[in-house]
Formats: sequence, structure tokens, C-alpha cells
Amino acid sequence: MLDADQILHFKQHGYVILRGFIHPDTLQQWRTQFWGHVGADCDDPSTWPEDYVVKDFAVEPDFGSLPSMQDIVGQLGDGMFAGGGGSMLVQWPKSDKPWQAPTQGHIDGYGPGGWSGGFMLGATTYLEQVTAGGGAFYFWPDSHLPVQEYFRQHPQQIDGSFTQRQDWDEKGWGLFSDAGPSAPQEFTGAAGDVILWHCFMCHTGSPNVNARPRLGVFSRWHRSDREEMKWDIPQDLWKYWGI
Ligand SMILES: O=C(O)CCC(=O)C(=O)O
Ligand SMILES: [Fe+2]
Repeated sequence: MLDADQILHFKQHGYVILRGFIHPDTLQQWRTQFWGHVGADCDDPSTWPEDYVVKDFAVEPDFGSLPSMQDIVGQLGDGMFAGGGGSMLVQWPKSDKPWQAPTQGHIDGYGPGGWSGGFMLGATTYLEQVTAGGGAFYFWPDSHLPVQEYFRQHPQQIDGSFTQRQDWDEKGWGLFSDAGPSAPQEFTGAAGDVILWHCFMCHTGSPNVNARPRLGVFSRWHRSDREEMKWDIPQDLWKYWGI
């Protein structure tokens, strides 16, 4: 369970970091599964693939269904969040170019399958340590607040139709990620550190100029009653939360 300080941090900043959250034995299991799936030697870069998306793979037991994660998701969602999963996204080292900070971050929920609504919470962890420049999950603290403001003013655009705005080509996701008060930062940390992020917190991937791959594991949750609530942008940002 999250304590009061962690909940306050999540509400204020749109994320909270849980250091050392995943048990080392689970991380070892997941690493073995991952390297087996991609058919590469973790110590031999010449055998490494290049794909960002790890197709047809999820860690087992899945990240989202670990009992410790279920406790927190139950607490945050008052039992109304569904989802989870343990898909992986890998930033393989590309050290030929200098590291450059991403300029824009997106919000999730508008993928290839279109908008299904009710997306609430994401979680990211790593199978290996990620230091600065190492392909970290890159995020805009506090950006959930201006994004909420935007959708309060344009609730009908929650379905992704903000991309139809006349200035979308010029602004892109900067429409959201430039609106916040805080500079973006890298989620650096050890294997098994977790960042929980609010659905409206802007984020993106970042380049990896280090020697080790960024092995990211992702889970996402939506409201189980999303069909009933997905158009509602409540004044109280926490209306559909248990916190
Ligand atoms: O690779 C990353 O760190 C970011 C991925 C991302 O934007 C996502 O999973 O929603
Ligand atoms: Fe994303």
C-alpha cells in the first residue's frame, strides 16, 4: 500500500517512485524469460536485436498482477481499475549520436487501436539499472494538472480529436507537455524500481547512449466501467480514484 506521503506526491506531481519494489528473484526470472525470448546473449552486444517493441511477449508472473502491485492498484482505484500486463519496450544502445533530450511528451490511450477511454494509470519498471542517458522513461512532472485543465475546457476532445486542431501540426504533443510548470526528467534507477504515473502525465521514451539496453516493463490500467464514465472530465481530478 502507498502511505500518505506517497499518495500526496502522486496527487501533486502525477507520479510516485517506489525504489526496490520488485523482488530480485522475480527480476531474475523476468530477465531469463526476456533474453530467452529475443534469443540473444545478454553479455554479447553482437547478438542483440534492435526492436523497441518486444513482440508476443509479456513477463511471467505479469508485472501488474504481482500481489504487491495489486494492493496498490486496488487502493488507487478503489477496486475499479482493470488491466495490468507486463509488456516490454527496449531502448537498445545507439552510441553513434550524442544524447538529446526529447522535446515533447505524449499521454497514453490513443494507440493504434484508437481510443477506448477510461485509461487511468501506468506503471514502469526496469530489469536492469538505468543511469542518465541510458534510455530512461522520460516524463514531465506535474503535467497531469494542465492536461486536466485542457480537457475540462474541451471535454469532447478526450477521444483524441485534439489531433484535429488546426495548430496540431505545429504544436503536436507540445500542446500538452509544454503547458506544465516543471522541466522534464529521466526516470533513472535500479532494476525493480517502479514509477507509477497518472494517465494525464506527459511522458515519452529517450535515447540510450550507454552500454546496456534499457529493459522497460509496462503495465496499464483502465476503469472497469469505462463505457459509463469515459466522456466525463470531472472537476475533481480524483473522482474516479480511491485516493
Ligand atoms: O519507452 C518508454 O520509456 C516510454 C514508453 C511509453 O510512452 C509508453 O509505454 O507509454
Ligand atoms: Fe506512452
